[in-house]
Amino acid sequence: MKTPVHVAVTGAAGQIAYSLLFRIAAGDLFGPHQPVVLKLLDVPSAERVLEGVAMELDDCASPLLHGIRVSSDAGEVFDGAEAVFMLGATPRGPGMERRDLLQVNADIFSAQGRALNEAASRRVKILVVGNPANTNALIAQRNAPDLAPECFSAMSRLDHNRATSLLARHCGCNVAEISRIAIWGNHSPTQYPDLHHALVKGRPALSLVDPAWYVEVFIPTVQQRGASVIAIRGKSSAASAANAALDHMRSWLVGTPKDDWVSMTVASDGSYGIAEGLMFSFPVTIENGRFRIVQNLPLNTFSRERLRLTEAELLEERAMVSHLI
Ligand code: NAX
Repeated sequence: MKTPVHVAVTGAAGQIAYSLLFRIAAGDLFGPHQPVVLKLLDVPSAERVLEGVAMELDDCASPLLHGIRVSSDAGEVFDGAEAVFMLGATPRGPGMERRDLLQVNADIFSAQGRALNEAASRRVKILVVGNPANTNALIAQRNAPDLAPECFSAMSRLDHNRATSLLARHCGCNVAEISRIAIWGNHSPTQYPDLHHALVKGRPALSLVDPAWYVEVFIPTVQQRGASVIAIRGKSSAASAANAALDHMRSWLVGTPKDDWVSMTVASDGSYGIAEGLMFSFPVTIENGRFRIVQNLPLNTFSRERLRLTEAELLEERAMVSHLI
């Protein structure tokens, strides 16, 4: 029997976690032969809910689930963790400004970054989902100086999946026939869903769709998809977010297919002129557990302007939390 992988999940009493944990326990992340230990973190007031989630995980009788720990102590939960899903964040409350939201989450992610620095495995893979995800990931990373910066990432895979699905529906094909979609920038309405390199059945996507549809429908639909789900479902995306989190981690573990890439928020190395260190969504290829930002994609004026816009927003967010990084 293989040694279990320790997976830590923060915000484990929340709705994304409720769609994520059972799939990890069922083998959807590491496959049907790899046991896991699930370590669940939430705030002390959510302790009873966490206990209930643990009871339900027990009741699945999954042969892959070799242990469950629940705690409100980050150090305990991150101890030896090899994969970490950071879902826990404070939502925007009534009357809360964006600056206040950034601040309150900055405090959470700096403390949890320090706890990861102390306790996590040195080869840990960390995915930040809790919003504002890019800047939260930056703060956690900067507070974990003993971990390689490449241990940290944030999620733009849901945006990538939304874009893929929308293009496939529009072109009347299967999502498996779409490749090279790119999401650039922030996980916010300034993100840039880019079809200039995308292929549909091997043909350039932009030769198959009306340019007006691309600019006036496709881009805003992807940018606003989260808000549309809230407006219609009454709650933010949860199952699709959990699914994207699994897709993100699985790609990181097993790699990307030849001739394709995925969108992933990682520290900028200056590629495409994006400020170094900023956590920015790029198209990346992955091999042997290491991601590389796809290089030398031609960007026209339209694309360059979109990249600047979303970079400016991230620079502004970074400036608001500069005392913590
Ligand atoms: P919920 O409000 O259902 O759950 C969040 C959980 O985090 C709660 O149980 C809360 O008690 C816990 N929490 C708060 N502070 C914590 C702390 N300091 N330590 C540990 N746990 C803490 O939200 P849910 O719908 O599960 O969404 C989680 C986060 O994902 C939110 O920030 C949300 O905005 C974000 N999203 C990010 C997406 C992305 O693509 N990056 C898409 C989906 C989602 O909107």
